[in-house]
Amino acid sequence: MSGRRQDCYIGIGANLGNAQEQVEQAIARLAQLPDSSLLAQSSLFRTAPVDAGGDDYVNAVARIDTGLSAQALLAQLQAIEQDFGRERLYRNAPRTLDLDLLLYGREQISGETLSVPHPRMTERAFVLIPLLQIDPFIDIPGKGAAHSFVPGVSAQAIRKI
Ligand code: A4P
Ligand code: MG
Repeated sequence: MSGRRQDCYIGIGANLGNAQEQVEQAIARLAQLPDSSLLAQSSLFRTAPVDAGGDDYVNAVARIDTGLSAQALLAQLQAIEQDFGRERLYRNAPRTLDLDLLLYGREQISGETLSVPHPRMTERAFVLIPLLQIDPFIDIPGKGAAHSFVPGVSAQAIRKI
């Protein structure tokens, strides 16, 4: 069955190993997702860990167009994480690669394995700043204009690589 195509945003983060290279390779993998195309990618940013320990992160956001369902897309993202040797040691543990589904079109999904929009995205400079670089006027369904949340994260260190 082919559903309607969706415009999606994916948050990418890494803080173990060669984080910058892993983020770049992850974006290349997103470009190869089935029934999908990569529409845009943000710059890479170096960011201080938020609610987490370990080294600084490298973060970016990618925009894709996809015919995959939200669940199928999540499964693809998790398969890519596994290929990068992701180990889930504990919540917010340092990671070789984290791929979060931030936005799936304008859908609001609240399930056991998937919440979209990503519930913590408005509290995080490492998501908001790259997202706004791709689309300065983007709206987060159920929450409001992404730029309106920037003042709330101004204390979080982030710089373009
Ligand atoms: N899940 C539910 N909704 C989603 C979604 N929209 N996208 C479920 C992806 N996954 C979603 O995720 C745990 C479970 O969330 C998955 O099994 C999936 O079914 P995970 O990736 O295994 O674990 P995690 O990464 O430890 O949790 P999560 O929720 O991704 O953590 P956060 O809140 O995203 O925080 N600081 C900086 N500077 N940069 C970062 O990238 N990342 C985190 C992770 C913390 N601090 C950071 C960064
Ligand atoms: Mg995650």
